[in-house]
Amino acid sequence: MAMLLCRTGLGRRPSVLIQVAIQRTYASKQSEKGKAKAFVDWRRVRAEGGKGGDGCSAFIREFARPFGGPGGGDGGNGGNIVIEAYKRVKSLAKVKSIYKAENGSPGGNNGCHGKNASHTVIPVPVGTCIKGNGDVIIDLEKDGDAVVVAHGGLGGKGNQFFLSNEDKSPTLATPGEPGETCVLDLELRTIAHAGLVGFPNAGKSTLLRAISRAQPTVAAYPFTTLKPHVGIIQYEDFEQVAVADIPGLIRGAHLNKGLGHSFLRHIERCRFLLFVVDLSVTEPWTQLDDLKYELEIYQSGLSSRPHAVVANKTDLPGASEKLKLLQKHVDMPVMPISAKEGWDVGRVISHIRELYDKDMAQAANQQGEKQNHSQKKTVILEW
Ligand SMILES: Nc1nc2c(ncn2[C@@H]2O[C@H](COP(=O)(O)OP(=O)(O)O)[C@@H](O)[C@H]2O)c(=O)[nH]1
Ligand SMILES: [Mg+2]
Repeated sequence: MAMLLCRTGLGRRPSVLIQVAIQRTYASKQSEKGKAKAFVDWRRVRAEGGKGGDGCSAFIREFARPFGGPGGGDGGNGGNIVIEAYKRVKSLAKVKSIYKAENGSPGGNNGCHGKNASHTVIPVPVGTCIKGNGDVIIDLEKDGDAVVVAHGGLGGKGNQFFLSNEDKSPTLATPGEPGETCVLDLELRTIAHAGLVGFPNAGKSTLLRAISRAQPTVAAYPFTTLKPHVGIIQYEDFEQVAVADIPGLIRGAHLNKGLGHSFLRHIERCRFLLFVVDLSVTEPWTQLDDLKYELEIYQSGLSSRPHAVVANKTDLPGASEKLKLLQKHVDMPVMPISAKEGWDVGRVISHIRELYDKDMAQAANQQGEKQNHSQKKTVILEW
């Protein structure tokens, strides 16, 4: 900016043109800020424990102590890498790809030991599954569960350590050990309570925009949304329910067509599903059958997860006749909505709450005993 002012020679006050430029930059920054951020549910992390500090080789030389003996202190231990589950963390978006813990400080003369390095903690959401070489190592199920994934190296010994009757002036000091290194996959067990499942263009992203503050891209061509987006519905009693827009499901997805298995994997990680059917196609009920078929082939039992059916685009001409036919073909209630116009979207919100309450009650029954004896677990891995 300063360069621009100098070149135009306008002194302190920017001209109208420059002011417009300033406003444009500001506007573009704002729109950048408002851009939708995709939900991150998988990360590969390389964790390196800190190196131990080197031991010191030194001799004490003080007033009236000309031969004070060995005085090299030990090095401090390197820091560990710890993965800890926090309730407040919602996704793996802030997890970096490489973590390197601090190194221990080296020992000093006059018997000074080096400082132990502090540990590096990677905060992850509750329900994160840690895998190494494809095998599950541990599930962090509760708030505060932690696991040490890479130990820091031990500090080296100073020459003071080697003092013995046989050797009164040892010069040997050992270097600090290197820390452990590992590559881990972090994966979220559950990405959302409710998953919006439907073929491309059914209106999933539009519906998610209508019921939450999430901003997935909406357009009239398939594969507009390439990553799952999660929106939160906040109810009057402050209960929050997460809803995921899961894109990329097409006929043949179980054969890894389209965006394939990686997207079916997302569906697997929702507690209950909302099938979004497009009323603008000729036979909307075939969509529902195909969706269920794809899910069932991918993983048996997935299609029978608690679910509801939403018929979208009721604002289009001829939608009411198709809706009647759809209701005849489907043996469960269908919620007709227009996500674009916001018609009957409130019904979807209350139905999601019903499904959520049922799911919570069921989960509490199943895990009642387990939760009574729940304790924070801290695990140290052996590599
Ligand atoms: N007429 C109408 N169009 C809709 C409705 N919902 C979505 N659309 C349109 O359908 C197209 C695909 O929507 P989108 O939300 O991107 O579908 P997605 O691929 O399932 O996420 C967009 O052009 C939307 O404007 C609706 O209720 N009525
Ligand atoms: Mg979409």
